[in-house]
Amino acid sequence: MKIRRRNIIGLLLSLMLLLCGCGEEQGTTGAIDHKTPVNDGGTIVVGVSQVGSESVWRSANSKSVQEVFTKENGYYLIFDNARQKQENQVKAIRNFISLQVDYIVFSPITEDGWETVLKEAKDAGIPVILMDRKLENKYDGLYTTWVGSDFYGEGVKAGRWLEDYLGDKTEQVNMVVLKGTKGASSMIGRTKGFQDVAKEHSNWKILEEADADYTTAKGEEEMERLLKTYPDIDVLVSQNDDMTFGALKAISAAGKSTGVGGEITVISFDAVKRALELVEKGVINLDVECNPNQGEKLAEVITRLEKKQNIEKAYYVDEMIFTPEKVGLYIKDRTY
Ligand code: GZL
Repeated sequence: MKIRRRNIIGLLLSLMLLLCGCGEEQGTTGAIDHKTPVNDGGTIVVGVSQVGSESVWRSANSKSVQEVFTKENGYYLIFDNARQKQENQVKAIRNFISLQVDYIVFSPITEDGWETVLKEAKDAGIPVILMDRKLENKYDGLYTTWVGSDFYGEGVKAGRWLEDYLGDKTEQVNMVVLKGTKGASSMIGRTKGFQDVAKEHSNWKILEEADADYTTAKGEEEMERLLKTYPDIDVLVSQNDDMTFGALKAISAAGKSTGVGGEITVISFDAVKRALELVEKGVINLDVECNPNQGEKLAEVITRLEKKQNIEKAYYVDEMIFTPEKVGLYIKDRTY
């Protein structure tokens, strides 16, 4: 009788756990976080390499994956948090290959620098599924499918809302942009989408696009610098809520107001609960949703692959925009 790869892995994993005494402990940088150490064979072994835990959004994304790839649902999950370092993701993917997992799921921190390790996964015959962030087109033959958001569309949504908000204003509108992690597809898409709308308006002036790595600390630091450099900022476009939280702190410290009736119009992305509460208060003018709940869709894709059914090269999650007028309906149900 052919021993399914998964049964071998179960033995390997148990042996690994015994040898390294990992047991139930939470992994550290580059280590593999093990979930239930018992693999009764016949389950689907999924290795997940997550970018890190840099934002509220990221934690919600991780939770949606961990809630679906459970033993009860027929999975053995090996979850690794790369602490926002590409080399940790490469290390984790190599671990998954050596364990001969059934599927590798990963959110690539940046769009490039994956040739070698993805070729190794392909040579090992392990399907790679991208979640959240994307890769450059040259990698198309090295992954099976992608589940995530339309980042370019999110940037366009922000621009089109601002168009509507500014109406037929003809005076110059001075804007600054806080950008997410360098090389991240979400940053690239949001930046380009908003720029393409801005190009249509000769009175829109993007004073500076500053790198703030999707974190609150960098958001505050960069906004402090921008406020000192540009005394007349009219609009802040901040590419995730965590950076927005930091920026709002800097703006308040500079004695300026934001939001509805404020000096600085604030556009944010992600739409986590804490930010939606600020939208409801009129402190943030617009929040463009980026849906982190991708676990269900990922499991759906794996089920289709298990049944040898056709799958698309990309699956987009649903998302919307939130303004003070209509956010109230959604806040109470927000789980993150
Ligand atoms: C978007 C995701 C981004 C979020 C940030 O899909 O890649 O990374 O917008 C997170 O909060 O850090």
